[in-house]
Amino acid sequence: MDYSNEPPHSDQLFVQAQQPFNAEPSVASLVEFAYTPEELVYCRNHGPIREFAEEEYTISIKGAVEREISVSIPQLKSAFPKVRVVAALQCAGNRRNEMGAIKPVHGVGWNGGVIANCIWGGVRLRDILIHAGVRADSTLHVCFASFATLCQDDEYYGASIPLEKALRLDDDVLLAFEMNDEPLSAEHGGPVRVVVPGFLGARWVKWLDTLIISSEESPNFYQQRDYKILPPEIETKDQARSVWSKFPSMTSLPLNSAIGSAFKIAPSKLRVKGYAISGGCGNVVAIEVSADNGATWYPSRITYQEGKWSWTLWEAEIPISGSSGEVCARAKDKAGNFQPMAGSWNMRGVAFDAISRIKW
Ligand SMILES: Nc1nc2c(c(=O)[nH]1)N[C@H]1C(S)=C(S)[C@@H](COP(=O)(O)O)O[C@H]1N2
Ligand SMILES: [Mo]
Repeated sequence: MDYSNEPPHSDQLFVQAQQPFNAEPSVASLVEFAYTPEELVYCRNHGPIREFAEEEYTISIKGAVEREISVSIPQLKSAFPKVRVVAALQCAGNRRNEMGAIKPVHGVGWNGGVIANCIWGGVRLRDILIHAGVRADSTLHVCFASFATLCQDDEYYGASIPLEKALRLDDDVLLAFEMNDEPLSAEHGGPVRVVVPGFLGARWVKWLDTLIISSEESPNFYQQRDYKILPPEIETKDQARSVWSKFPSMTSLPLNSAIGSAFKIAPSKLRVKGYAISGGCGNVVAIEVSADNGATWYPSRITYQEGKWSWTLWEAEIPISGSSGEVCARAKDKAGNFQPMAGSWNMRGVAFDAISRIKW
């Protein structure tokens, strides 16, 4: 693989690996901002980061469309209305280290920092697909590909989503060229990346160059093999190989939360801050905090929430006794579900959703 580009340097991210560049901020720093500033947006790569000049970049649309077309970035910007959507990007491996404490897992040792709540600016994928003459057929998929670089497990990076989701106006699927009202940087997939609100980050293909409308999901490794929740009895990569095809590709992530900080503001009072996120669409309705391992739960204040796809920031002040201890938090969704007390284990360490805990 060609890693000739210098990996990005960061003071604010903990670098898990330089090549490919994988880095995350602390949860404590994340929860200080409603919109995650670029310096705190995690980087997750399965191959090298490439830089492209916008003028030389095109996206081709192929497969089950009336017209196979190729669109340049200036055309994309001038031909379709621009929209802004606030949405949380989250890696399926968020909180993997906590699952790894149950039993070792395969994957980058992420803490709770592989999440970012950003304003994404771009055009609606549906507008481009309609322009290319796609037919609204619920059996089809939109396959995204980036041939920008080789990846660790495949010749290119690919993912797909159901065409229905791409066409639904309310689902806000974008081809984004801005993040937080700035041009999208190379690290985060510039000139253009996919934004799939409510779906795991693995489907938000960076350096997007090809869209294929197909009767099959993307054949890419990262759609077909990786990013699947395998049953707990599958413990090794060899065992995984024989069952991959039997399990569905992940789409949305579970209801979740993480505590960023917990500190004493009075001898018997603790202030706790964190984020929460709902699985798929819709906001978290409440976050409860406990200092006695779930025997007593206290409500928290929601300090930020926006639209359908943002994360939720929250704060609580709760009574405590003694000089040290542990607090835990659980999010509740609009259907009344809470996060489970314990999370279940899977080989790749994805979708860990147990109540979050922190020592004080
Ligand atoms: N081309 C390409 N797109 C990609 C990836 C990648 O390795 N290559 N990683 C995916 C994964 S697993 C995640 S979680 C997000 C991370 O986006 P970020 O680096 O901007 O945070 O991008 C996704 N898109
Ligand atoms: Mo990811």
